[in-house]
Amino acid sequence: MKAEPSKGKRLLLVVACALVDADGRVLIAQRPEGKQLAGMWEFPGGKVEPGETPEECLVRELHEELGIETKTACLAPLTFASHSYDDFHLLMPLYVCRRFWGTPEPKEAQALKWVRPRQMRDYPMPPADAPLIPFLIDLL
Ligand code: 9L3
Ligand code: MG
Repeated sequence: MKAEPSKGKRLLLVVACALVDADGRVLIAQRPEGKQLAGMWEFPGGKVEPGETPEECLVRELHEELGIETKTACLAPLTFASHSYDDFHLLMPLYVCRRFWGTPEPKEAQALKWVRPRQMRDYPMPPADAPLIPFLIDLL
C-alpha cells in the first residue's frame, strides 16, 4: 500500500473483487482503450455511487461488467489498497467472491483471464492493484 501525503486530493472510493473459481484461479480484466490506465489488468469493480453500500456497488459492478449474479453475503473483505494518483487518492477495498451465478463475459469490451495469483505478476496491473497480489497468494 502506498499512502502519500494527500496534498488536498479528493478521496475516491472504489471497490474491487477477486472472483475465485473452483480451481483457485482469480479473474482479472483488462481495462479497455479510451479509459484511464487502458491495457492494464485489474480486479473488476468500480466507483461507489451515492446511496450504495460498497457491497451493493460490487454486486452491481459485477453484473454490469461481467454479466454474473452474486449477493452481498457472498462477498468477504480481504484487504484494501490506499494509493495516491495525480489527481485523487484511491481507497479500494478488495473483496473475495467464491459464490456467483453465470459465467463471466466481457460486457464492456474488456479482455478477461483466469489466473493463479502467482501468475498475476506477469500482467501489468494498476499501481493500486499490484500490492494486493501477496494477500491472494497467502489466501489461495
Ligand atoms: N481502479 C484501480 N483498480 C481497480 C479498479 C476497479 C479501479 N481494480 C482505479 C482506476 C481509476 C479509478 O479506480 O483510476 C476508477 O475506476 P473506473 O471507474 O475508471 O473503472
Ligand atoms: Mg470498473
